[in-house]
Amino acid sequence: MKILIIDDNPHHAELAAVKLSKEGWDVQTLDFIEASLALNDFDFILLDYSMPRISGIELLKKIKELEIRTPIIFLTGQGNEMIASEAIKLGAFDYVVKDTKLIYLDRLPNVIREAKSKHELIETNRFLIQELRKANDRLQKLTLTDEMTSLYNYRFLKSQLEAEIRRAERYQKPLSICLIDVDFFKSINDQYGHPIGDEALRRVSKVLLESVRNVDFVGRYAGDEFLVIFPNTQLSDAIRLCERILKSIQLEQIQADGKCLTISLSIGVTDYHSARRNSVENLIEAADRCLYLAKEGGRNRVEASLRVVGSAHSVSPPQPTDSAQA
Ligand code: GH3
Ligand code: MG
Repeated sequence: MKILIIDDNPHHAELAAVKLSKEGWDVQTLDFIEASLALNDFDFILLDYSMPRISGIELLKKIKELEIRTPIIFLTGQGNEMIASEAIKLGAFDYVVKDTKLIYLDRLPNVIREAKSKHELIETNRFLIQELRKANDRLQKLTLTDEMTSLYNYRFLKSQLEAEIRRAERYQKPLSICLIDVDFFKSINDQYGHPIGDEALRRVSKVLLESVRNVDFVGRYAGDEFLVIFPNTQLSDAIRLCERILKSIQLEQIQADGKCLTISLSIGVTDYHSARRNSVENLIEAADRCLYLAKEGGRNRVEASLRVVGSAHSVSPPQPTDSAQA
């Protein structure tokens, strides 16, 4: 164990050093802190209160400002308990009252041993609390996100949408949402296998995240269905954004069996005012009706509440092209 004694009285410092060295500890004495001294390298610092150039309290403040983690045991004279309590408030780990007959020296090794066990316990607790926080964060992430795509999951989307509906209502702000479904996704799975299907879902997630603003919420609603919440967004703006998503997804090329596969999406968009009902279920139902129309209308298109938008070209199940031609 490495101990630093800071005491302007060389006699006292030396006596304490001799006492503690007998315990097999590595002890260094100083009458002032040298700026270059690596205080964190010590396991304990014994700091004397009464020093002529700077009081122990001032020195303690300076050490704490430097964010030194080494525990400090404050040495005060008899009758200076008020100062000792101030030192504890300022972050000293413990204090020892020096008596004129220097009997405290006999107690010092035990005081340090006890302080060491206490300090180790505190450090272990600190470490455990940090680990617990990290585990909680991971757990929270797991309960709010979809493992495969890392997007928000249904549970999060539902509670966020509830909150956004309340906000839209209260502040009279627009609110739009869209439901997105991959076209002929079953045949991607059937023809190329689930891993390629999974890759397709991750590509959709990537495109969605790249296309929306960071105030929007993108989540995996179910299987190959995604939900995006656009807070404070008019239906017309949400439609434009969805059309951009349709274009972007077509640029994604997925390698499968030496072929290059592209995918398309159908999107149903609605907004809080079109749904005219203030519930999550009604809003999602309205978006789902639009999504159904998009599928019925030939897929690869956007359909919105109250009007039909988007290019009206039909698509057939994904046809791969040779990678070489892509
Ligand atoms: P449509 O154009 O009408 O949407 O046809 P579709 O083939 O895409 O039909 P649907 O949307 O009903 O297909 C969903 C499929 O998604 C069914 C299910 O096997 C598959 N699926 C659901 N979750 C996953 C997943 O995590 N990974 C993979 N690879 N497939 C999934
Ligand atoms: Mg689908």
